[in-house]
Amino acid sequence: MHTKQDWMDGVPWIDRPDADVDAYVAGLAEDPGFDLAAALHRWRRDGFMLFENVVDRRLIDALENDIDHLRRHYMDFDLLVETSGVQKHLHDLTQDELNSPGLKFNSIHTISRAAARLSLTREVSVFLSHVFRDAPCAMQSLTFYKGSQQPIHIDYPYVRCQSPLAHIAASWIPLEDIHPDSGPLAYYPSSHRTEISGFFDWGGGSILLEADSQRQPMELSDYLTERMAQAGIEPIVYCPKKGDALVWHGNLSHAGTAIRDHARTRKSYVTHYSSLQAYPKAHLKPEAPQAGYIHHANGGYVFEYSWLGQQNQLPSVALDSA
Ligand SMILES: O=C(O)CCC(=O)C(=O)O
Repeated sequence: MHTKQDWMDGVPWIDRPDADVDAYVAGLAEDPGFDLAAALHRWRRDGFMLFENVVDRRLIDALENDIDHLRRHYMDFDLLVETSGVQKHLHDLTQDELNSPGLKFNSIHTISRAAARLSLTREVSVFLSHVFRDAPCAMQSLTFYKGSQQPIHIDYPYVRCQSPLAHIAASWIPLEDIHPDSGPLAYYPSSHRTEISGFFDWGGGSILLEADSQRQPMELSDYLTERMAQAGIEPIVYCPKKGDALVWHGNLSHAGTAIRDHARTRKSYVTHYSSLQAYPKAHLKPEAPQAGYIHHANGGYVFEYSWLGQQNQLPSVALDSA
């Protein structure tokens, strides 16, 4: 069982009360190419960081092309997808399910080089390497076609294979300009601070959703809604342009807002990261990290999952030989 003490004992340096950001940045040999001190101060205060115009649009287009290919040749690929909250294998979907707006691809980076590269977008990966003082590693990814309309939540009760548990963060990369009526993401600034969030008890002091938890995800949402109201925190609705990226802390409250125009898409790509130290050992191939990775760039890794053999790859695999 994981308790709030486990979370507190394992927080990265940046979340510790005595973190000296300025001394840390002054001691760095390499210039990260952006104002790292300001970014780390902001992270401590607000629990998120926005980067504008940093994502390689060619990679976004390549991922779009991969997704299009995947939809047309879905029988040729093995990928987990989520439809109406249920996980399935892509090749088991009916045509209706394949076309359903709520369809979410899980960890497309295992078959899309474009996705793997997007997960390690320079600013995102470099920034997280300083947040963790360790290599950020993509643990899993989610690809959305429409707004999720997911109620307010935090990630770690659900994304929780890493150890220490608190070594978790996420990035959100729009695959198109996001329209306010498409059900954008919303996030709650500074809600990552444990004095604001507290710890939701799933039963018996556990801070994670387990198979035998006595509480439901909707109860976590109600709890967080109340905490936000108590702290007077209003959500920020995120309507980025293609090329932008948002990075958020694993304890930052966020939600998918209501879709006002159901004709609109809200194409987006989310990666959840741990530090290398915290990356689940059981997910690594024996030869990793020296080998056994799909992509290694900007101080970060996207590993092959230990349980997957050779996977049929989407067209952006050609990037490897470009
Ligand atoms: O993009 C969204 O609407 C929700 C994404 C999200 O909550 C997550 O990936 O943790």
